[in-house]
Amino acid sequence: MKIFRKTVTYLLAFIMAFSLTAAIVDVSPIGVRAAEQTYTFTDRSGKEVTVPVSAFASSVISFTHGDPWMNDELHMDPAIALGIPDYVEVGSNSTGDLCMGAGGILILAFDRYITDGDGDDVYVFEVGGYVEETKVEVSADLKTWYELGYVRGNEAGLDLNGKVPEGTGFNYVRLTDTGANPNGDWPGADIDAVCGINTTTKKTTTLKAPGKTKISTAKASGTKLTVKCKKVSKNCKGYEFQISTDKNFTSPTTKTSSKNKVSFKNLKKNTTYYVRVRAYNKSGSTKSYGKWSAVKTVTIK
Ligand SMILES: [Ca+2]
Ligand SMILES: [Ca+2]
Repeated sequence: MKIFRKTVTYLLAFIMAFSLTAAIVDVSPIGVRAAEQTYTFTDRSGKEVTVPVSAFASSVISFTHGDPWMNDELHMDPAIALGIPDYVEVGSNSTGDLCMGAGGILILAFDRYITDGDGDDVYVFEVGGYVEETKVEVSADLKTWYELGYVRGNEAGLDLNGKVPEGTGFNYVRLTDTGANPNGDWPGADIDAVCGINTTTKKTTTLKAPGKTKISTAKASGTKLTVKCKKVSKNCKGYEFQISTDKNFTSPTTKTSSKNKVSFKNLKKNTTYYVRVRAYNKSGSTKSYGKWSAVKTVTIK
């Protein structure tokens, strides 16, 4: 349903202003590598956003139109929702927007991975002065879906923060019309385009590193050395402890533990050991380390 088709002048003015500001395509200056084309738009809260053109949906995984739908062939092909926004008003109709139908479901694939960056991370270009309620979810495998929330009213951007596992990138977006607006000539949401605002070309994104820890105790008992460090509460999956007879830790003995305490056994007598520890974060096989603690020395007698 496109509200603007009713002859409400102020809504029309708003839509025209929106579609004008949303149509600036420019080419970034040529750098050492081939420059990537970017697309700049003003979001519905008035903020200017620039994304790579490749941050827009690149292919359709599936589309199930809602019921009721319509039979206007200008709005039936789900590929209409791919690429940069291209919505154009044509008389009392338009081109460039897909009609979802009440309860329609659209799954789109992206060449880039959508990640949690500053502010909103996904943006849905729905046409019309009133954004109809559409549920937005992301997935990395088309099996597990994470709900980001709903686009409605002036809220067309959605934030991954707190809704997905940290450090994960997503290359699929699923839009589901809630069926809240089943009436009119074009029932349900009208989707022009979808893009990631914060994206990366790599599947594994940067894991947040934990903070610096410090050695709370480093005690020798015979030839055994027990080291305990201060716990790090955020972004921490474990600790890496190192001891070395060389202050530069050139060939250290390393122990890793999910706990903040380890023991090194059978150490050399009459020797001074340097001790340090750092916290780490982990996702899959990727690790991200915090800074090394200050070094302590312990002499085995
Ligand atoms: Ca975010
Ligand atoms: Ca379009």
